[in-house]
Amino acid sequence: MAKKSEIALQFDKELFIRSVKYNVKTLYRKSMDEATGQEIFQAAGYAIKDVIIDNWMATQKEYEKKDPKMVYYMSMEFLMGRAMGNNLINLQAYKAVAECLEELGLDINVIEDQEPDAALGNGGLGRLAACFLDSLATLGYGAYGCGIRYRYGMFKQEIRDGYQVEVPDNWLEHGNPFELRRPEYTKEIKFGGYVNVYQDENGKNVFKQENYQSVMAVPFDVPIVGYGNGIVNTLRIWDAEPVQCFQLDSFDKGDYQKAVEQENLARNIVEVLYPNDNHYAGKELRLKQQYFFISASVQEAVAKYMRSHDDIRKFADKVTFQLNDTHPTVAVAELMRILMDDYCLEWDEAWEVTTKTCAYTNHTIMSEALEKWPIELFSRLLPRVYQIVEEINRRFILDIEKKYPYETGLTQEKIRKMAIVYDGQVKMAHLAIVAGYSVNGVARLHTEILKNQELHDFYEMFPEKFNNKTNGITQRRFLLHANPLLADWVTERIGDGWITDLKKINKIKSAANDPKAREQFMAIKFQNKVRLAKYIKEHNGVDIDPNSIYDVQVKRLHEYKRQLLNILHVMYLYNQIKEHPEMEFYPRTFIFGAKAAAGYRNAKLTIKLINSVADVINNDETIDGKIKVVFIENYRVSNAEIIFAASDVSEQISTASKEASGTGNMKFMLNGAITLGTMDGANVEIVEEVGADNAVIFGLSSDEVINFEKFGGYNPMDIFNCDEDIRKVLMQLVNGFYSPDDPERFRTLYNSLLNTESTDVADRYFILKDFRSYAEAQKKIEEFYRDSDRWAQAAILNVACSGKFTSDRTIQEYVDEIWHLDKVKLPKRTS
Ligand code: 26W
Repeated sequence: MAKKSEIALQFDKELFIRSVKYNVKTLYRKSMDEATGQEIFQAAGYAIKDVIIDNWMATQKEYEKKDPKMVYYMSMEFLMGRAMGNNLINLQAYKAVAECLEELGLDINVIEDQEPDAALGNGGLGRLAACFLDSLATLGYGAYGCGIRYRYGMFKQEIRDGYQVEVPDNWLEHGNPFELRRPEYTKEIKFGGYVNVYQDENGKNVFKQENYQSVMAVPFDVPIVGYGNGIVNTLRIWDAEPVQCFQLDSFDKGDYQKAVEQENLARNIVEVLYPNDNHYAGKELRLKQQYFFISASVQEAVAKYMRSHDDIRKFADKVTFQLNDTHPTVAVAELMRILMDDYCLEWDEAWEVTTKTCAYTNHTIMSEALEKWPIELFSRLLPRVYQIVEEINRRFILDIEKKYPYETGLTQEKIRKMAIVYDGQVKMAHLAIVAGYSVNGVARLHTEILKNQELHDFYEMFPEKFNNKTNGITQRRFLLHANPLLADWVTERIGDGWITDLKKINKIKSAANDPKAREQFMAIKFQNKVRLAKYIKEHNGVDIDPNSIYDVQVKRLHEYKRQLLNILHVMYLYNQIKEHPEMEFYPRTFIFGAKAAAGYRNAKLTIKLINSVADVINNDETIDGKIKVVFIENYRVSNAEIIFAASDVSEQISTASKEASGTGNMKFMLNGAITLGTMDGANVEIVEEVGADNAVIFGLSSDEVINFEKFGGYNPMDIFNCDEDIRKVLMQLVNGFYSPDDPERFRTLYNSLLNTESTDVADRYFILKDFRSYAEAQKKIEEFYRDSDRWAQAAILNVACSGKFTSDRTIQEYVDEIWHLDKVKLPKRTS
């Protein structure tokens, strides 16, 4: 890796300042003092891209020369957040640029705040993809991120009268200085029509899609800067354009109609990110989006390979496709199609290449997330691809029959459970598993559940494909950029090796037993809490006390994540304080941040409940500010960075077995928050690393949950009847305590917990079952925090033990065990 000084040499402060001024002039015809903050951000963005471009070109040249094996990370979502600060961090030019801007009378934080988040993702899966790109570039691996350039990303959340309102996120409004349009790589994508079979001169069948509609896919490239190594990889996101300009003079009626339709297709296809997280909605446009970016990406991957190789049969020696959940799984059939129809490979040859190229990551066991496309839709939209899927299915069923011959009596059941096309549906997970050479879960527990429960039949058939890759996060964004005070403190004590090798952060362990270090650590935490208090005052108008315990749950809103458990517990605590005003109580601030899918009723109602509880409690002067509740509007990557740095308690309270991994849990840990969680997802490994004494664990185990589920749940009425405190809280949901204007408002939440008439299973997520255990755990947290030395020690140990959870480790495991990429090192540049 290049030394800090070499990179610093490459960054010329004077040139940068000149470049910013020049950009302001040529982009806006303005002088610096006339330019708005947004204009200066744009000007600085272009100046930074100038610095990146040379490295980008050098990297791509080196890839051409060395011809390393590359990964194409195929993902519907890349939740990048802001680019400017991150690029500067990775260029090791952050401080230099801050100084340049200061010379210009500008504050880098203010300029950074001008940048909209690139929110091309919902939550964990999209952010994981972004962290992976950072790690791939930093480790020196050739990689492309392949995705969609949505015109509107994740909606902006406004809270009006306590309710979530979705506002379109027009992130490209002012232009994006960090992207590059690459029309020379445009691809045609075909939808609909029918397949005609012809025979060529050798009597071989030739399949031709005819009478289709098409859209042009035009890529935009976004640079992904590696940390301090000069490597710049590419995130390639596809935009849609109509095939040819709409011709009004077309007097053939059929053409006219088709032209209008094609124009509309191009306009619609990349319009908006589906804001569903863990919920499959079966929308036609979503399947179009999937095929659109996959066909374009696979076509380009093959074309690129063929530009410098001659044998497509060896494609997998140089290329691997990682499918980020099932969303990109149509890649399997698209690759088969290209190999057979465009490169004339036989089925077996094409299958050999495809099954050596594609690998699949599963990110959820929630059954409602499984993608199953109706055959009618799938075959109408993708007639040729569907033929191939059918053939894959036909051959797979033969394999099932071979493995489970009819005399075993198992054949029919196995076919029913495992077929790719069954019951009028195309099951994308089955396709990904059958055609992939690797199937991985995202935390140890999750992978075990896949092997033993959800995908057990497949595990029995293909045990060698299954493996675990516990998720990770990039410390460069989530510590170095997000928490400069703590980052500097760590670096002062142990050097800066942790930035590219997070295991090294273990060396600050000794600080846990050093009273002075503990004091410094807590002072930093306090400053970060003040920073967050300021943000909350500005954005929510609520005063919070940085001396209180910041207890934080930020993540997508979902019933399985149990924000409802958290807020019910707040209601319970409030009742306790009201009933026993003399009770000792350490002041607490409960902070929530979450977007709910637009059509998810219970999730949206939970947001309203949190805000209603906040209204009552925050305005009750009799409790002396002992509890404050804050719902942070529009939780996203950029404000997450401020939130993690300021947190004391990390709420990771999903129903055991439901959260595949979680990655927020790791970001909190890295910033010295203590996990209050269930034994779910990666929490299990977090506790293993930091030790059970430095986390607070509660609730049913995943085995217990799975067991209850086998027998149709449990009876929450028993708890309701026997536990007075819980009953009181539940009654407050329906007696108007938090909704005097409409006592029935929260009835559906009440019913979801108790009423088997209105839901199939009462308390499906074991909220009441885990309530007491959670309340006990919260009590432990309070006692723990009172012992401030012990708390500081535990917080520091969390930072020290977070080494495993870097995405650098995760990526190295993918490389070693799945992708087998070649590392690339750039030669020293002289200019
Ligand atoms: C088809 C609709 C849909 C949309 C998104 C289904 C499923 C998803 C994602 C798989 C949801 C998701 O983001 N899953 C999260 O992935 C993270 C990264 O691996 C994990 O840390 C989280 O536990 C998991 O919920």
